[in-house]
Amino acid sequence: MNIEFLFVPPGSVLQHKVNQICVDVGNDFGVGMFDHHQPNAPNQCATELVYNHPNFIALAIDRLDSFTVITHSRPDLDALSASWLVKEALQGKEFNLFHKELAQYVGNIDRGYDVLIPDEAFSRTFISLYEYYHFCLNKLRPNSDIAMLELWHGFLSNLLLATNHGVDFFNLPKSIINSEWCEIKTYLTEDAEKFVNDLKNCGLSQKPFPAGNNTSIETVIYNIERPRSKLFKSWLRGHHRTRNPLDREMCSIVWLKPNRCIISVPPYSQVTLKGLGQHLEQLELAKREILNCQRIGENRPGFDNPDPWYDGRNSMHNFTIIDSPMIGTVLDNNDITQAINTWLEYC
Ligand SMILES: [Mn+2]
Repeated sequence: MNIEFLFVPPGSVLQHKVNQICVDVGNDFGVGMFDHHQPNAPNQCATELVYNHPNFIALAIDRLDSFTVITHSRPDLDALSASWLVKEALQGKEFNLFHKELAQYVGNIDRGYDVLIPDEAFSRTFISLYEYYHFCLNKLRPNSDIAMLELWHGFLSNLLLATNHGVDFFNLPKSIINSEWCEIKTYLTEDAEKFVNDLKNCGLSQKPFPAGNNTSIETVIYNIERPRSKLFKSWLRGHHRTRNPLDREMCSIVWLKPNRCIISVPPYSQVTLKGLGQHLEQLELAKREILNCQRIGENRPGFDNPDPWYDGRNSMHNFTIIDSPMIGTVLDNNDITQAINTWLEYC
């Protein structure tokens, strides 16, 4: 059997074709289509969609020798794991507990339930699939999409063989990653050290954030430009959880590049960013009009602009994450701070 893997830019809109399966991209969910980024998508990651709907694979194929699986370039944990599940199904394997736990694990990571405790990294004797993914990504830099995919698929197949059924993806068996164990430990320890330095460069403030029903909760805002630790968000959430009273929530403003900004609150927190994304989009529009550099092209499905701020409307995100336009924002850190103040006054 021949399975060809193709990579297209994230967000690509694709049409269903016979003998072709799209995962984590394509803008549709149904026969042969397993994306969850479109408006009204189910509240599941692509890996969960594949696990829960193998019939949408069966219905998409009409021969037994040659298939195309399409996912997005620079594939993430979800894209890699979902495409592996598709490969398993195309090879005629029935999903078992391993596939089920993999789907649940990736779903939890996609929803943002990834918390690392920095102090534990130095003495850690465990590793999760998420950390292993970042380790591989780091190792393959400059990475090629197909090399990452082959590495990941091989790893999951070996893990399935080694464990046969259930495996705790938050605590992988050392035996499976033995040859790389020391390297991974070093990688994590160094990343935790980078995080400790990142934390020194973090701007801190505190505001009451909306928590529904006209209530608000004191929220620590962490603001950082270009953190050096790869697992910054997960370290930060672990740091906040261990250093603050349980009822004090957190929000992070992370500038990955000078014009790329992600604002998020953990999915398990009670506060919401609802309305902030739309407010930022209005400010983006206004500032771009003054600068005369409008975003052009067809509107992103479900939005009023070709390349808008993403406001977290997807039911999986439920307004816990806001992301700048793909080409970057013209707003700066001061604009964002002011926007948050204005949004807090009126929400
Ligand atoms: Mn995904």
